[in-house]
Amino acid sequence: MNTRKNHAALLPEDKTAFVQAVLALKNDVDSVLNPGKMKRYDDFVQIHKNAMIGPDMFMPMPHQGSLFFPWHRVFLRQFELALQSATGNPNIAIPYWDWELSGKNNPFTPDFMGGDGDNRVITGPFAFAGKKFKIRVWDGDTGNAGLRRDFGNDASAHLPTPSQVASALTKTPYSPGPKSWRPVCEGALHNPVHRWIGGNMAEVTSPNDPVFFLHHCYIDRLWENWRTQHPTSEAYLPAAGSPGYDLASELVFNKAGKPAPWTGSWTVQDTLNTATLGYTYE
Ligand SMILES: [Cu+2]
Repeated sequence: MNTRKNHAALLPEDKTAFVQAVLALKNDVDSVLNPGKMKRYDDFVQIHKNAMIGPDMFMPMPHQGSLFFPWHRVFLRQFELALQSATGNPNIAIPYWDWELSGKNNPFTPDFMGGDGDNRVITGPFAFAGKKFKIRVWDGDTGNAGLRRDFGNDASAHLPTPSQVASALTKTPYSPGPKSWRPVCEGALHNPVHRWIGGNMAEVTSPNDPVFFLHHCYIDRLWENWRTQHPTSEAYLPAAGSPGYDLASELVFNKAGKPAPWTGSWTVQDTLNTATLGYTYE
């Protein structure tokens, strides 16, 4: 069982191990989707892109709908398992970032996620000059080979405050309707963080930035928190009668006829218990 923690609670050696695992997946493990042309890390970027645009786009869409939480839960767990197999370390777990920037809560440090960008990120382990973090999947044509960030440049973006998070957690039911949990969490908490970080994070190829996984880890944890806070609400809706979207529906990670990124399959129901998937939150 893996335990996911706030990155601020990690020991320096745990941060280093996580960064080294990301770099191993980025440089040392061949791609399954496009072997010889990409690396395994890039497969996760490609899958997320295929979930939104392009000739390999698959349906149903795991954004702006109920599947948002279950689909990303499997996506993150597969990334976590890939980090473990890239390093032979079964204790690697994705840390989460709660969108705080003060003191040790700031993940954008030279020993961890690196800092803001100046066309390209210039500090930390993913800086372009370090030659260890080459971008290989773009939204459109071949783009910038360096990781890009642009903190706070989008005037419509912000990092949600603890009170905004607490307010979102009061929303029920899971769905539907604009004031229910899923749309509020995805639209009012999750989306503005992508835009606030900017650069690659503001695009459909957002997993290009490793902070994607820390951000979505917190989103995943919030779904757990919400479920615990509302024991009489269904953890997921629609429960039935909506093929592709209800509890019995199998989550999709590749277009029919295209290679699957990994073995195994999960229904929405299979994602409701994190321990069954092999992890818990501290
Ligand atoms: Cu996201």
